[in-house]
Amino acid sequence: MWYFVFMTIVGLVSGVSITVDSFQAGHEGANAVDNDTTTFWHTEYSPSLAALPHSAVIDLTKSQLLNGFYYLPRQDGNKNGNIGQYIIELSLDSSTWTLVANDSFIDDDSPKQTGFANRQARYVRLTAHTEAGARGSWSSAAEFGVNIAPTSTVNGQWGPVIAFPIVFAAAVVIHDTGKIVTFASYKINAFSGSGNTYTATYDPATGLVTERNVVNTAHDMFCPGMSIDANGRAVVTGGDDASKTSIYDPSSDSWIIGATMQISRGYQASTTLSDARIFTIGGSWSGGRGGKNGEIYNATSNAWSLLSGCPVAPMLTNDSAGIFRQDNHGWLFGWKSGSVFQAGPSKTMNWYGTSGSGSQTSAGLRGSDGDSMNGNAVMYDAVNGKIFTAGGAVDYQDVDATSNVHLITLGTPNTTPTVQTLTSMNYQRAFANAVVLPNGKIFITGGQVHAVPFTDATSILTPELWDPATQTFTVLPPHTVPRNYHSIALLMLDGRVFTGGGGLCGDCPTGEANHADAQIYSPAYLFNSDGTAATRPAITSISSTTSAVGGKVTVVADSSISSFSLIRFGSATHTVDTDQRRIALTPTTTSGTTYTLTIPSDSGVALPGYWMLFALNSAGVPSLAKSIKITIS
Ligand SMILES: *[C@@H]1O[C@H](CO)[C@@H](O)[C@H](O)[C@H]1NC(C)=O
Ligand SMILES: *[C@@H]1O[C@H](CO)[C@@H](O)[C@H](O)[C@H]1NC(C)=O
Ligand SMILES: *[C@@H]1O[C@H](CO)[C@@H](O)[C@H](O)[C@H]1NC(C)=O
Ligand SMILES: *[C@@H]1O[C@H](CO)[C@@H](O)[C@H](O)[C@H]1NC(C)=O
Ligand SMILES: [Cu+2]
Repeated sequence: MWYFVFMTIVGLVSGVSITVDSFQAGHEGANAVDNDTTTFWHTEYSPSLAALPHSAVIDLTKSQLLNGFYYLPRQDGNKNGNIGQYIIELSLDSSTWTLVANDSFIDDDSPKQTGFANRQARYVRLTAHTEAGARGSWSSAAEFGVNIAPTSTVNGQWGPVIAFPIVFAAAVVIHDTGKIVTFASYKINAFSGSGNTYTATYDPATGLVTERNVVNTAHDMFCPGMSIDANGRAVVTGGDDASKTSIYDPSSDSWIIGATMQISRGYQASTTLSDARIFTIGGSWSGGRGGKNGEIYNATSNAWSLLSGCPVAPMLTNDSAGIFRQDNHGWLFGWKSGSVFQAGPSKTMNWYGTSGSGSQTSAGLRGSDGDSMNGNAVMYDAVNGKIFTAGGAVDYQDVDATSNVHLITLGTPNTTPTVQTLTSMNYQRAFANAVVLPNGKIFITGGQVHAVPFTDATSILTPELWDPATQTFTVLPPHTVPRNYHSIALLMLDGRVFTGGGGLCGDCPTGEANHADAQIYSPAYLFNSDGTAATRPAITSISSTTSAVGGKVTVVADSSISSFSLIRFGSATHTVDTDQRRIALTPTTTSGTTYTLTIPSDSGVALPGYWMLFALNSAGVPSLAKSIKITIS
């Protein structure tokens, strides 16, 4: 159990004790703090049945800085007593209690985590208000534990685990508000349905999560292609309902029905183009197998058209599962003159042209890299055409991932790019996520060594950070929950990274957990060396929040700024985020703390749509980002 490595599981061994309101003989409370997952606490059912609510108070023997609670349901295959709705309270003296969590656990036997803001406590009280399956008035637990908050911030710090009402497999970050809209499938924790999608929105301003079952587009959006269009709308295509398009419009906070695709798809990728259209290709996981050639969406006319000159064949991997997997999760990058660069996951790379009926040109091999399904590719320096690639595996599943890293430098469309093989990651990873930070470093998180969907075995809980200046990695503090298949990560407007989800396997067995939660990483740039919060520079005014490509934007800051960067709002599912990309900006003129920035003139570099504008001071501390809309003309 990986959890035990980083969760401090309190147990009798360390003198920790537990007091419960009720127990069945042989299933005393102590069984929940004995670090033995085969024994469990169970409230009394014979000779008399104890009524809900039930409570357990854990005494840690001394006050500690806590930020999470751990619950492992009974592991004997019986669900009776699985805790549903609960609250968690902390106390220094077992007399005055502070509520830190009020939520519910999903009715399965996977390990559960609840995070909360750092707080000193000696006593932890869990009160169970319901049984998760409403089978009876019992509570049970194989193990309880707490998470001791890390204190060092040298390499950044993880926040508490945030409970979600769904196991999300896709997410998009919304311009202006920075809200994160996540979505699962027709059920909150399982896929393969039709007609609706459970979504949940995290609002960083309040910390609240709001659930919404989207029914009006009649679209099970598991597992889709996704692109944020030129107006900041998330265009979600295919998946379980394989021909459909649903569009989330932040301006009205509503989902609207888009045109159906010409070809049904699931696990295709898509990318927004320099002319604001959206290109998609691949997707044999759903809607029939094979022939998933390119097509293109014009959001203005709401129409999909086939591109007969964009065959999928050149970009297939050689997956042993055949075409079902060979055309999945393309690494697509909208580039100059309406082109698309396909950097992977196949070992061969390609250019697709989208004018007229389309075109395809080989772009050679990604060095000696093999097929790298479920690896990552990030355009971290768009002005210079730099794409970082990492990890992935030759097959979709049941093989080891690589730790390979390559750097691709694009020139003009249809020319063969330069490829360099770089120092590998510290860990082999498939199903990881990679997020570019305002300073151009790339944060790689989650994934597993041996690629197997719906399992937490061989999880890598240790993220690493790639520095483009040194082309080397720094190992970062571990996160709490495994983030493998179906997990996501996105840059937030405040320069932190939101990670979460993983699973969506219904009532999956132990160790193949569903992760209905998220966790936010604060990079080292947000801290002073003594661990206190760094003072952030602020953008106090901006001449316009809309700019055409090639336009100038004047920014006033509250303090001296060393550099600026634009990062396009991201969308993530299945390791793919074709929306995120970064542009480093050097002010063209500076007067005091007033800076003039010039947006790149090529809309293949500065893709149309919404971008986060960060200002960084000489210590590398980023401001909160301002949303800027870049238009084609
Ligand atoms: C709990 O058990 C695991 C293995 O089952 C062991 O590695 C770990 O050290 C134990 N922890 C304590 C606190 O005894
Ligand atoms: C927990 O949340 C529920 C539902 O929102 C609410 O009814 C209940 O009062 C809350 N409990 C506490 C102790 O705040
Ligand atoms: C998209 O459709 C609109 C409306 O029909 C049209 O004016 C525009 O030229 C189209 N865009 C492209 C790039 O073809
Ligand atoms: C594809 O994989 C098979 C084994 O699954 C192998 O025999 C074949 O040579 C591979 N083809 C290419 C083009 O790599
Ligand atoms: Cu999937």
